[in-house]
Amino acid sequence: MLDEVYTAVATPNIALVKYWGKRNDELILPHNTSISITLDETFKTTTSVAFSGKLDRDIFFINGEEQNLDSHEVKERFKVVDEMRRMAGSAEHAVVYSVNSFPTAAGLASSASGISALVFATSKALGLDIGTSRLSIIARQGSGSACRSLMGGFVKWKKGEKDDGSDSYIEQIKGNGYWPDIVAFVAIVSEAKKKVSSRAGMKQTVETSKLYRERPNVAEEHAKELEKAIMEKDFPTLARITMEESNSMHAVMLDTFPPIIYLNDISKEIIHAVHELNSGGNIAAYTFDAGPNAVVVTTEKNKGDVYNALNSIGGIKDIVELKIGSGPRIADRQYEAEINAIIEKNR
Ligand code: 2P0
Repeated sequence: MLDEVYTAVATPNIALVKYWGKRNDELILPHNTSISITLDETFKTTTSVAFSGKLDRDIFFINGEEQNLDSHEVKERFKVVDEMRRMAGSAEHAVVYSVNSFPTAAGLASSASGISALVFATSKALGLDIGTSRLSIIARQGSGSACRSLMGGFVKWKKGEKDDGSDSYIEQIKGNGYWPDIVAFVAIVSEAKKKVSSRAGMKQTVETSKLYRERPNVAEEHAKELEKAIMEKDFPTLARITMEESNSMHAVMLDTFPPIIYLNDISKEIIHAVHELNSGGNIAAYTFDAGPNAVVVTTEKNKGDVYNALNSIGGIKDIVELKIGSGPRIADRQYEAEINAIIEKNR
């Protein structure tokens, strides 16, 4: 069914076992399996898609601003739409209208929620009847970490072995209702845009870091251990692996030449504060992505102490509490008026 507006809502995910390095840049195939939790709709992307025979080009808006589809970065991510259009045998052009509900620079990848919402809404708009693992293979090619936002709860992105990437897709380890005790605090440390993009940074790490030679083995071992800890609801082990993973990834970043340094002094204070909280056993875990902002994972029982410890660190701009989310969903048609106006203006 074409010409109708389809809307999807998706959320970011935070990796506990990290993806940092590709074995295939084109297909976005990772060197190791990663595991994440999908976050709730505190931060979300709402994306509406319509295909129309009245247009002679694709049109893409984010937060009310038209994106330049000739720019390499935008084109690289938008190619998921081409792929699905090919699968559906459609020749119609798309209007995509996407809105993020993120506080400024929350440090959570809006690309993950953005691309998973785009893939989810587009598949519905094109009437593609394909399962989540196929959808995740498409989303992965827009941005690696985005594929993990296509399911809720605890999600594993398998590294796969095949050259064509057909076995590098996601699987849900457990859904969002499985461990409702888990709480994640996002501690916003800096709102500055990162100097090195993840895509460029991880490529340099793979090319220059000798320490990286061991990194895929470490991550693979951590992925197995973490999956077991999830199955056993063993929080202290989950916390240890989460922290070791963050440290291991930031170690290979520092070993990159020239070095990539995303953590700042406040990030380091957070690390020390969490280890102090954990002196009698692990009750919390920090994890950092390609920036200084922390996600601190804990449980309902200890969240008051963890919040107070974070709150006493000078320089943290905001602390936002989130739970594990349920993954993307189709919503009622939204931004229909905006999309119709865009089609009318461009026909
Ligand atoms: C992750 N990150 O596992 C890791 C941890 C950042 C640090 O995946 O080149 O935007 O589009 O595949 O997915 C960020 O990298 O990179 C990322 P591409 P992506 O979440």
